Amino acid sequence: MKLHGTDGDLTVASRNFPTNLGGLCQKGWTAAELLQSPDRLLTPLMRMSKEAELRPVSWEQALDRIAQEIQAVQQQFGPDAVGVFGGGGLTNEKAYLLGKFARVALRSSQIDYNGRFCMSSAAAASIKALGVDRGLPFPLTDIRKTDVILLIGSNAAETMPPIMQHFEAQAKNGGSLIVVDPRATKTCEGATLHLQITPGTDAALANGLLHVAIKEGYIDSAFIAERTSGFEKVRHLALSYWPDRVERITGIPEKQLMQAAKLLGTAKTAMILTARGPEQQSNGVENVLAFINVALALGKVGKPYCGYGCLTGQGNGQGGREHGQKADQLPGYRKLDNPEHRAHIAKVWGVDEKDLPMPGCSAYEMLDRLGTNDGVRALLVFGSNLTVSAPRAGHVQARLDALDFLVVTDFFLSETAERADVVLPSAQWAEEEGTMTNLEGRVLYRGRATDPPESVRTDLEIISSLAERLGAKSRFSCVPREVFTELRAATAGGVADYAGITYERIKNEEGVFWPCPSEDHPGTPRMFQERFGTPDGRARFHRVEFRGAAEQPDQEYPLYLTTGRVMAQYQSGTQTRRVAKLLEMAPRAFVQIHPSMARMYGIEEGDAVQLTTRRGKATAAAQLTNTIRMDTVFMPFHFAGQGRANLLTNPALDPTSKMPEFKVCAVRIKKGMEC
Ligand SMILES: Nc1nc2c(c(=O)[nH]1)N[C@H]1C(S)=C(S)[C@@H](COP(=O)(O)OP(=O)(O)OC[C@H]3O[C@@H](n4cnc5c(=O)[nH]c(N)nc54)[C@H](O)[C@@H]3O)O[C@H]1N2
Ligand SMILES: Nc1nc2c(c(=O)[nH]1)N[C@H]1C(S)=C(S)[C@@H](COP(=O)(O)OP(=O)(O)OC[C@H]3O[C@@H](n4cnc5c(=O)[nH]c(N)nc54)[C@H](O)[C@@H]3O)O[C@H]1N2
Ligand SMILES: [Mo]
Repeated sequence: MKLHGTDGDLTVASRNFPTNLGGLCQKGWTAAELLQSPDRLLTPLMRMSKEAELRPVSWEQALDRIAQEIQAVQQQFGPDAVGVFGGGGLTNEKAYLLGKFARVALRSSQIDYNGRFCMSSAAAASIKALGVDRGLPFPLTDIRKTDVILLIGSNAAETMPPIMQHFEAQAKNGGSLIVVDPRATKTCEGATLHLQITPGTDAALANGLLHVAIKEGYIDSAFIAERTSGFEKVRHLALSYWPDRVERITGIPEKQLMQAAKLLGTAKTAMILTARGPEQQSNGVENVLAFINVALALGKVGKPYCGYGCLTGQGNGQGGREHGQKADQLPGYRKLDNPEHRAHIAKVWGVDEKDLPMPGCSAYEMLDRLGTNDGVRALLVFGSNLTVSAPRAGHVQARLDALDFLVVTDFFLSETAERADVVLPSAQWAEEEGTMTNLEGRVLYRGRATDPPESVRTDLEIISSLAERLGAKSRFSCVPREVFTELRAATAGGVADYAGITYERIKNEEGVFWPCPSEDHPGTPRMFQERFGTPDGRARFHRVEFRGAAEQPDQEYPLYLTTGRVMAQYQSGTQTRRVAKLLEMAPRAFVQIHPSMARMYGIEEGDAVQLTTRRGKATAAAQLTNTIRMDTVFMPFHFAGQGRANLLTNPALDPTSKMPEFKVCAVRIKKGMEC
């Protein structure tokens, strides 16, 4: 593909790399178009008062105003009245510098990011059970060689198309694939077995699988004794999840449960993989823990071609959560409430440990209180379009509007940027170098292919000039390579140790897997082969009682609503709704309804359907399909306006990960007005 850069024409070509084997999805192939988009922000915008319009201003004016407003708000309300919201799309260098900016330049505890809405439940569960959170503790290519895969709540065929090559190779090698999803998605097409689960009942299914495994003698007692702790209490609990009880809860026929347990239980090697389906629930952490219990009991972890893994979200979903833009975290997966960790980072940053704030609150908790007396009153957003993607978006939008001051840094005037007091135009992926860490824990280098437009700056430049204006007592380089060198020192000795990783090594070695403590260390493609990351080296079972979603259908709201993605749109749609080819493939919001259910409501294909939940109303076009459960409707969340799915979603949070329940709430539908 040709791409016209300011440096002249460039060609985007595929490269044979083990992760994607040269494959890119449609969004990847068309991403270069956005570099030249007529909609692109090319100058800072600012409004002088809340009533005024956004108008072009110089960088000096914009940055001076931001620094002044931050200082004014902090003087009146204290350091925590200024907050930062980051994104898992940012490079490691940006995520690192943003975390440092919040703690050192703003001295605020209030920073979190959209990864909280993404993989936080799986991350928390992995740490609890295995001691480390790395999406996959093995290379993706291992998938090809495993006998059985249990894939829970992932529509990889649409959300990670390049990964399907590995699933297809696994099938060709005689392997089986079990997919757990309330919908018969494209991903189910090649599956051996599809378990069409009732939304929000994943923990009951996992406990049911464990029950059958125990009864049928599939469990690996030697592995349990040698490498795990806590099985007895879990065994006891699992015994009460009889298959007929599990069928009543999950809607999965007893026979299919037995079949799935047999496939897994008799396999030589197996993998259990989760994605947002079971994770984006108010019991997301427990759901994942319950599936990890199954993997441990079968002895299918910490051995070749076996393991539990979480399929990533955004481009830097993994690295984005390792370097300090999460409320409780410092670089290298260090913790803000650990005195030794604080001391290490304070030394790298050249500040006094006592000056580092303590952990702040999670994404939705921060958003929920914006503009209030004990909340954030000035917010800086880098890489998220919250008015479309946050749960209970009508409320979040009102909270954003209640802020004293909102700054958004983006390539386009997103629905969130539209509401900002200052909008800063930033450089896109091809215009700056940096590193990203993929779901395998493989640190990748992304080179700079062209210059950004003249009046556009990089996120690093923006953060660095703001830090300078705020008189920060540490260095804030805007050169990616320098930031990475500092990041290496900051992560040294941490769980996600990048100390031995250099740009040159990444380029020469097809990426480097962390932990990599020194330059002569080969990196760590496979984890947990000898011991787990817990203090005693043993993996931990967790007792998970099925509790169900926070909101259940009732007479008033009789159906389940679940939300997710389609192939041709990306996230809040800021980028993909601007690519003609993608918009043609997925032009508007829709709601999938089973034909029998649609008939009961007199709804036909393409009709406008009004959806109502306890949070709000939305309207979308009916898409009749018998691939969805009768009791469930599905809406993608990529669209703005009246088709905004998040006007409906429930912000019930998981108590540990603080993940909102995007995947389950109760809804009422009716045939609506035109949409
Ligand atoms: N095309 C495209 N690709 C993307 C993205 C995108 O926006 N568009 N976003 C990227 C990001 S950030 C992420 S996080 C990933 C997400 O990737 P996925 O997790 O694959 O995507 P989702 O569509 O959110 O959810 C997956 C499936 O969960 C199912 N599900 C719903 N409720 C439940 C439930 O209660 N239990 C179970 N077991 N399953 C349930 C849905 O029907 C859906 O098919 O995709 C990444 N890739
Ligand atoms: N109902 C429902 N809601 C969901 C989900 C769901 O499944 N259902 N999934 C959740 C998940 S998993 C996620 S990850 C979130 C994602 O939702 P968002 O956090 O809104 O993510 P994006 O749409 O990617 O928004 C990124 C914004 O930042 C800009 N941007 C991209 N890269 C950069 C960069 O490098 N620098 C700067 N300055 N800007 C950048 C883009 O143009 C875009 O406007 O949505 C969550 N919301
Ligand atoms: Mo995500």
